[in-house]
Amino acid sequence: MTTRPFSCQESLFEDASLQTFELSGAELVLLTAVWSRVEGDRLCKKLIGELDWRQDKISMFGQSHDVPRLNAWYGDPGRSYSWSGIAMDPSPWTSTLHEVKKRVSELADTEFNSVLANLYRDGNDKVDWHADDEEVLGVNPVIASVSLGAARKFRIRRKDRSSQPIDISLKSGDVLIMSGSTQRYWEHQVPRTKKVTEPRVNLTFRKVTSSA
Ligand SMILES: O=C(O)CCC(=O)C(=O)O
Repeated sequence: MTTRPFSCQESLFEDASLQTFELSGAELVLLTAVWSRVEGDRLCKKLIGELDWRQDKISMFGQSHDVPRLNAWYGDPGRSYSWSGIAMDPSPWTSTLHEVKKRVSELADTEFNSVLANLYRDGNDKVDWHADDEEVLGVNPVIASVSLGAARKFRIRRKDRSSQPIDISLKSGDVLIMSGSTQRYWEHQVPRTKKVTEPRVNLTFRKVTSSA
């Protein structure tokens, strides 16, 4: 990758390493071990106990199904969010989430105002192909995704399928920053796997520009 959509402040993380991906139409930076594995696992447990997790349902072919993971939405007042017909009003920031947001906002040099939390209870939970391209996120959104707990495969592919999907292993304490036109041209998923039996918490920090 030759250009940077944000000024990632490398001095803010000493033990972490930075990896960029050369993808046409996508801007992807992986910061590994922003939190140590131990800290990441501790945060994972804390957030599982602390957040107001909900089981959403999605309607497909006239039938209602449980979304295959639990979710929670936290943010500044009024920053509501909707996806696939599911509307979420923000709960106020907890001190733990606020701390994580502060660190991630500094790294990505972006003032995030909300976070979608995903709880993958084990490898059976997943998120299907999608892009974070809702109108309320604005054009070319910067999204910072924090992984805590079990390592999971994050798969990304071009929407027009002009190249092979790419797999990135996201481990506890890693931060993946997506920006530029990533959400316009690419989509991502976290596939189901029998190999993972432990939970994973993912926090995707976003900047909602207007209410849904
Ligand atoms: O769990 C992840 O790493 C990805 C989550 C995700 O795609 C989303 O929240 O939109």
